Amino acid sequence: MTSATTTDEQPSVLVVWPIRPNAMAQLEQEFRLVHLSSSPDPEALIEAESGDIRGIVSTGERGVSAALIDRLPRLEIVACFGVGYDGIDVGACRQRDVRVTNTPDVLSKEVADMGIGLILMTLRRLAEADRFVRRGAWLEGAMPMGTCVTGKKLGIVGMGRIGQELAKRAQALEMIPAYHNRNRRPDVDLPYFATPVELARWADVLVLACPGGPATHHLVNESVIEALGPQGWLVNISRGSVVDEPALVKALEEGRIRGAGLDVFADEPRVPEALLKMENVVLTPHHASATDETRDAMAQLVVDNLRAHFAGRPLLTAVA
Ligand code: 8YV
Repeated sequence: MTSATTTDEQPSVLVVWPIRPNAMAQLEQEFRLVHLSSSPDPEALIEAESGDIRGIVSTGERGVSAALIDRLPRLEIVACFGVGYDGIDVGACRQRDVRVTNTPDVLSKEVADMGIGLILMTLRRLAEADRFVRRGAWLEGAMPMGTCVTGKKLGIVGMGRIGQELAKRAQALEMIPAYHNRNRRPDVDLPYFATPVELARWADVLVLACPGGPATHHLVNESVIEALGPQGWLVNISRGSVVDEPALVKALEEGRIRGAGLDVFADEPRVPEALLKMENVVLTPHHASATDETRDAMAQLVVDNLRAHFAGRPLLTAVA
Protein backbone atom coordinates (compact mmCIF):
# COMPACT_ATOMS: atom_id res chain seq x y z
CA MET A 1 0.00 0.00 0.00
CA THR A 2 1.40 3.44 -0.89
CA SER A 3 -0.04 6.84 -0.06
CA ALA A 4 -2.54 8.27 -2.53
CA THR A 5 -0.96 11.71 -2.82
CA THR A 6 2.52 11.12 -4.21
CA THR A 7 4.69 13.59 -6.05
CA ASP A 8 8.12 13.21 -7.58
CA GLU A 9 9.64 15.39 -4.86
CA GLN A 10 8.46 13.21 -2.03
CA PRO A 11 11.14 10.73 -1.00
CA SER A 12 9.87 7.15 -0.64
CA VAL A 13 10.07 5.86 2.92
CA LEU A 14 9.57 2.21 3.81
CA VAL A 15 7.58 1.83 7.02
CA VAL A 16 8.62 -1.53 8.46
CA TRP A 17 6.24 -0.99 11.36
CA PRO A 18 3.94 2.03 11.86
CA ILE A 19 4.66 4.37 14.76
CA ARG A 20 2.30 6.77 16.56
CA PRO A 21 -0.75 8.16 14.66
CA ASN A 22 0.31 11.80 14.96
CA ALA A 23 3.76 11.00 13.60
CA MET A 24 2.34 8.85 10.81
CA ALA A 25 0.07 11.74 9.77
CA GLN A 26 3.10 14.02 9.49
CA LEU A 27 5.06 11.43 7.53
CA GLU A 28 2.11 10.95 5.14
CA GLN A 29 2.23 14.67 4.36
CA GLU A 30 5.92 14.82 3.58
CA PHE A 31 6.91 11.44 2.23
CA ARG A 32 5.62 8.73 -0.03
CA LEU A 33 5.07 5.93 2.47
CA VAL A 34 5.42 2.28 1.59
CA HIS A 35 3.80 0.19 4.31
CA LEU A 36 5.44 -3.17 4.82
CA SER A 37 3.54 -4.56 7.80
CA SER A 38 0.08 -4.17 6.25
CA SER A 39 1.11 -5.52 2.86
CA PRO A 40 -0.39 -8.88 1.88
CA ASP A 41 2.89 -9.71 0.09
CA PRO A 42 5.84 -7.90 1.72
CA GLU A 43 8.38 -9.66 -0.53
CA ALA A 44 6.67 -8.50 -3.71
CA LEU A 45 6.29 -5.00 -2.27
CA ILE A 46 10.01 -4.69 -1.55
CA GLU A 47 10.79 -6.05 -5.00
CA ALA A 48 8.52 -3.49 -6.65
CA GLU A 49 9.68 -0.54 -4.54
CA SER A 50 13.35 -1.34 -4.03
CA GLY A 51 14.57 1.17 -6.61
CA ASP A 52 12.75 4.09 -4.94
CA ILE A 53 13.15 3.62 -1.19
CA ARG A 54 15.39 6.32 0.32
CA GLY A 55 14.39 6.06 3.98
CA ILE A 56 13.22 3.41 6.45
CA VAL A 57 11.18 3.74 9.64
CA SER A 58 11.54 0.75 11.94
CA THR A 59 11.57 -0.10 15.63
CA GLY A 60 14.23 -1.54 17.88
CA GLU A 61 12.41 -4.85 17.93
CA ARG A 62 11.53 -5.12 14.22
CA GLY A 63 14.99 -3.97 13.18
CA VAL A 64 16.47 -3.71 9.70
CA SER A 65 18.60 -6.56 8.37
CA ALA A 66 21.69 -6.37 6.16
CA ALA A 67 19.70 -8.36 3.56
CA LEU A 68 17.02 -5.65 3.40
CA ILE A 69 19.62 -2.87 3.22
CA ASP A 70 21.28 -4.77 0.37
CA ARG A 71 18.07 -4.76 -1.63
CA LEU A 72 17.63 -0.97 -1.44
CA PRO A 73 20.30 0.71 -3.58
CA ARG A 74 19.03 4.27 -2.97
CA LEU A 75 18.66 3.93 0.80
CA GLU A 76 20.03 6.97 2.69
CA ILE A 77 18.64 6.78 6.22
CA VAL A 78 17.17 4.36 8.77
CA ALA A 79 15.18 6.06 11.55
CA CYS A 80 14.71 3.76 14.54
CA PHE A 81 11.76 4.25 16.91
CA GLY A 82 13.55 3.34 20.14
CA VAL A 83 16.80 4.12 21.92
CA GLY A 84 18.01 0.55 21.39
CA TYR A 85 19.02 -0.08 17.81
CA ASP A 86 20.51 -3.54 18.24
CA GLY A 87 18.02 -4.92 15.68
CA ILE A 88 19.41 -2.59 13.01
CA ASP A 89 22.50 -3.76 11.18
CA VAL A 90 24.46 -0.56 11.75
CA GLY A 91 27.62 -2.13 10.27
CA ALA A 92 25.83 -2.76 6.98
CA CYS A 93 24.46 0.82 7.07
CA ARG A 94 27.93 2.28 7.66
CA GLN A 95 29.37 0.32 4.73
CA ARG A 96 26.81 1.93 2.48
CA ASP A 97 26.98 5.39 4.12
CA VAL A 98 23.38 4.98 5.24
CA ARG A 99 22.64 7.21 8.22
CA VAL A 100 20.98 5.74 11.35
CA THR A 101 19.06 7.60 14.05
CA ASN A 102 17.48 6.48 17.34
CA THR A 103 15.34 8.11 20.07
CA PRO A 104 17.51 8.69 23.17
CA ASP A 105 16.80 11.00 26.14
CA VAL A 106 13.04 11.38 25.62
CA LEU A 107 12.42 7.96 27.17
CA SER A 108 15.11 7.76 29.89
CA LYS A 109 12.92 8.85 32.81
CA GLU A 110 10.04 6.63 31.67
CA VAL A 111 12.22 3.54 31.40
CA ALA A 112 13.84 4.31 34.76
CA ASP A 113 10.36 4.62 36.31
CA MET A 114 9.61 1.14 34.99
CA GLY A 115 12.78 -0.18 36.59
CA ILE A 116 11.74 1.24 39.96
CA GLY A 117 8.20 -0.06 39.38
CA LEU A 118 9.52 -3.58 38.82
CA ILE A 119 11.76 -3.36 41.90
CA LEU A 120 8.77 -2.38 44.05
CA MET A 121 6.54 -4.98 42.40
CA THR A 122 8.96 -7.84 42.95
CA LEU A 123 10.26 -7.06 46.43
CA ARG A 124 6.88 -5.93 47.77
CA ARG A 125 5.06 -8.74 45.90
CA LEU A 126 2.56 -6.30 44.39
CA ALA A 127 1.38 -8.37 41.41
CA GLU A 128 1.00 -11.35 43.69
CA ALA A 129 -0.90 -9.18 46.21
CA ASP A 130 -3.30 -8.08 43.49
CA ARG A 131 -3.93 -11.71 42.50
CA PHE A 132 -4.35 -12.58 46.19
CA VAL A 133 -7.15 -10.03 46.69
CA ARG A 134 -8.88 -10.84 43.39
CA ARG A 135 -9.15 -14.55 44.07
CA GLY A 136 -10.62 -13.89 47.53
CA ALA A 137 -7.64 -15.35 49.42
CA TRP A 138 -7.61 -12.37 51.82
CA LEU A 139 -10.88 -13.63 53.26
CA GLU A 140 -8.99 -16.74 54.36
CA GLY A 141 -6.06 -14.95 55.98
CA ALA A 142 -3.10 -12.61 55.52
CA MET A 143 -0.68 -12.67 52.63
CA PRO A 144 2.98 -13.61 53.27
CA MET A 145 5.40 -10.73 53.91
CA GLY A 146 7.34 -8.83 51.26
CA THR A 147 10.91 -7.53 51.39
CA CYS A 148 11.89 -3.99 52.42
CA VAL A 149 13.26 -1.82 49.60
CA THR A 150 14.70 0.97 51.79
CA GLY A 151 18.40 0.42 52.42
CA LYS A 152 18.82 -2.29 49.77
CA LYS A 153 21.95 -2.25 47.61
CA LEU A 154 21.04 -1.65 43.96
CA GLY A 155 23.57 -2.77 41.34
CA ILE A 156 22.95 -0.98 38.06
CA VAL A 157 24.43 -2.60 34.95
CA GLY A 158 24.82 0.16 32.34
CA MET A 159 25.35 3.74 33.51
CA GLY A 160 24.03 5.61 30.48
CA ARG A 161 21.14 8.05 30.62
CA ILE A 162 18.66 5.43 31.84
CA GLY A 163 21.09 4.09 34.45
CA GLN A 164 21.63 7.59 35.81
CA GLU A 165 17.88 8.23 36.07
CA LEU A 166 17.55 4.91 37.88
CA ALA A 167 20.25 5.87 40.37
CA LYS A 168 18.50 9.19 41.15
CA ARG A 169 15.20 7.43 41.75
CA ALA A 170 16.84 4.71 43.83
CA GLN A 171 18.40 7.36 46.07
CA ALA A 172 14.98 8.94 46.59
CA LEU A 173 13.84 5.53 47.84
CA GLU A 174 16.89 5.41 50.13
CA MET A 175 18.36 2.48 48.23
CA ILE A 176 22.16 2.38 47.85
CA PRO A 177 23.15 2.46 44.16
CA ALA A 178 26.42 1.34 42.58
CA TYR A 179 27.16 0.41 38.99
CA HIS A 180 29.03 -1.53 36.38
CA ASN A 181 29.61 0.01 32.99
CA ARG A 182 31.96 -0.86 30.13
CA ASN A 183 34.01 2.12 31.32
CA ARG A 184 33.99 3.93 34.63
CA ARG A 185 32.20 7.27 34.26
CA PRO A 186 34.08 10.25 35.70
CA ASP A 187 30.82 12.25 35.76
CA VAL A 188 29.01 9.70 37.97
CA ASP A 189 29.70 9.87 41.67
CA LEU A 190 28.74 6.31 42.60
CA PRO A 191 30.75 3.22 43.56
CA TYR A 192 31.99 1.38 40.46
CA PHE A 193 32.50 -2.34 40.00
CA ALA A 194 34.74 -3.51 37.16
CA THR A 195 32.73 -6.66 36.39
CA PRO A 196 29.06 -7.68 36.53
CA VAL A 197 30.03 -10.59 38.83
CA GLU A 198 31.57 -8.24 41.43
CA LEU A 199 28.56 -5.93 41.24
CA ALA A 200 26.14 -8.87 41.59
CA ARG A 201 28.06 -10.22 44.59
CA TRP A 202 27.67 -6.84 46.33
CA ALA A 203 24.06 -6.12 45.29
CA ASP A 204 20.71 -7.14 46.75
CA VAL A 205 18.99 -6.13 43.52
CA LEU A 206 20.67 -6.18 40.11
CA VAL A 207 18.97 -4.02 37.48
CA LEU A 208 19.95 -4.19 33.81
CA ALA A 209 19.95 -0.89 31.90
CA CYS A 210 22.64 -1.52 29.30
CA PRO A 211 22.20 -1.70 25.51
CA GLY A 212 21.57 -5.03 23.77
CA GLY A 213 23.62 -6.43 20.91
CA PRO A 214 26.70 -8.67 20.63
CA ALA A 215 28.77 -6.73 23.23
CA THR A 216 26.31 -7.51 26.04
CA HIS A 217 24.99 -10.88 24.84
CA HIS A 218 24.49 -13.10 27.93
CA LEU A 219 26.41 -10.63 30.11
CA VAL A 220 24.23 -11.99 32.90
CA ASN A 221 25.25 -15.63 32.81
CA GLU A 222 25.41 -18.46 35.32
CA SER A 223 28.33 -16.82 37.20
CA VAL A 224 26.51 -13.50 37.61
CA ILE A 225 23.35 -15.28 38.76
CA GLU A 226 25.37 -17.31 41.24
CA ALA A 227 27.07 -14.15 42.51
CA LEU A 228 23.67 -12.50 43.02
CA GLY A 229 22.69 -15.54 45.05
CA PRO A 230 19.55 -16.92 46.70
CA GLN A 231 18.74 -13.60 48.42
CA GLY A 232 19.24 -11.55 45.25
CA TRP A 233 16.73 -10.12 42.80
CA LEU A 234 17.13 -9.46 39.08
CA VAL A 235 15.29 -6.72 37.19
CA ASN A 236 15.67 -6.41 33.41
CA ILE A 237 14.56 -3.33 31.49
CA SER A 238 17.23 -3.53 28.78
CA ARG A 239 17.11 -6.45 26.34
CA GLY A 240 16.32 -10.13 26.72
CA SER A 241 19.59 -10.94 24.97
CA VAL A 242 21.58 -9.58 27.94
CA VAL A 243 20.46 -12.52 30.11
CA ASP A 244 21.12 -16.22 29.62
CA GLU A 245 17.40 -16.88 29.96
CA PRO A 246 17.53 -20.70 30.39
CA ALA A 247 20.13 -20.22 33.15
CA LEU A 248 17.89 -17.64 34.86
CA VAL A 249 14.81 -19.89 34.63
CA LYS A 250 16.79 -22.81 36.08
CA ALA A 251 18.15 -20.68 38.93
CA LEU A 252 14.63 -19.45 39.75
CA GLU A 253 13.32 -23.02 39.69
CA GLU A 254 16.05 -24.16 42.02
CA GLY A 255 15.73 -21.19 44.41
CA ARG A 256 19.27 -19.99 43.62
CA ILE A 257 17.92 -16.49 43.05
CA ARG A 258 15.11 -14.88 45.04
CA GLY A 259 12.95 -13.40 42.29
CA ALA A 260 12.88 -11.35 39.12
CA GLY A 261 11.08 -8.46 37.46
CA LEU A 262 11.32 -8.83 33.69
CA ASP A 263 10.16 -6.43 30.98
CA VAL A 264 12.19 -8.00 28.17
CA PHE A 265 12.77 -11.55 26.98
CA ALA A 266 14.97 -13.54 24.65
CA ASP A 267 12.23 -14.35 22.12
CA GLU A 268 9.49 -11.74 22.48
CA PRO A 269 6.55 -11.96 22.67
CA ARG A 270 7.15 -15.55 23.79
CA VAL A 271 7.89 -15.93 27.50
CA PRO A 272 9.26 -19.21 28.90
CA GLU A 273 6.36 -21.31 30.18
CA ALA A 274 8.08 -21.94 33.52
CA LEU A 275 8.16 -18.21 34.36
CA LEU A 276 4.39 -17.90 33.93
CA LYS A 277 3.82 -20.07 36.98
CA MET A 278 6.27 -18.38 39.36
CA GLU A 279 4.77 -16.11 42.03
CA ASN A 280 8.17 -14.49 42.70
CA VAL A 281 8.52 -13.29 39.11
CA VAL A 282 6.82 -10.19 37.69
CA LEU A 283 6.38 -10.12 33.92
CA THR A 284 5.60 -7.09 31.75
CA PRO A 285 5.35 -6.97 27.92
CA HIS A 286 8.36 -4.77 26.92
CA HIS A 287 6.46 -1.78 28.25
CA ALA A 288 9.13 0.43 29.79
CA SER A 289 8.71 3.33 27.34
CA ALA A 290 5.02 2.65 26.75
CA THR A 291 3.16 5.79 27.76
CA ASP A 292 1.28 8.05 25.35
CA GLU A 293 3.54 10.97 26.17
CA THR A 294 6.86 9.20 25.78
CA ARG A 295 5.93 7.19 22.70
CA ASP A 296 4.71 10.42 21.06
CA ALA A 297 8.01 12.14 21.88
CA MET A 298 9.95 9.18 20.45
CA ALA A 299 7.83 9.19 17.30
CA GLN A 300 8.33 12.94 16.86
CA LEU A 301 12.09 12.41 16.94
CA VAL A 302 11.75 9.85 14.15
CA VAL A 303 9.82 12.40 12.05
CA ASP A 304 12.22 15.24 12.87
CA ASN A 305 15.27 13.18 11.98
CA LEU A 306 13.80 12.19 8.60
CA ARG A 307 12.77 15.77 7.98
CA ALA A 308 16.24 17.06 8.84
CA HIS A 309 17.93 14.49 6.62
CA PHE A 310 15.87 15.17 3.54
CA ALA A 311 16.17 18.94 4.05
CA GLY A 312 19.97 18.61 4.23
CA ARG A 313 20.11 19.67 7.89
CA PRO A 314 22.13 17.92 10.62
CA LEU A 315 20.43 14.90 12.20
CA LEU A 316 19.10 15.41 15.73
CA THR A 317 20.10 12.05 17.19
CA ALA A 318 22.46 10.22 14.88
CA VAL A 319 23.92 6.83 15.67
CA ALA A 320 25.76 6.50 12.36
C1 8YV B 1 10.94 -0.01 21.98
C2 8YV B 1 12.83 0.04 23.40
O1 8YV B 1 11.77 0.45 21.02
O2 8YV B 1 13.65 2.22 23.07
C3 8YV B 1 13.89 1.02 23.12
O3 8YV B 1 15.04 0.58 22.95
O4 8YV B 1 13.07 -1.08 23.66
C4 8YV B 1 11.41 0.44 23.32
O5 8YV B 1 11.22 1.76 23.60
C5 8YV B 1 9.55 0.40 21.74
O6 8YV B 1 8.81 -0.68 22.13
C6 8YV B 1 9.25 0.76 20.32
O7 8YV B 1 9.12 -0.36 19.54
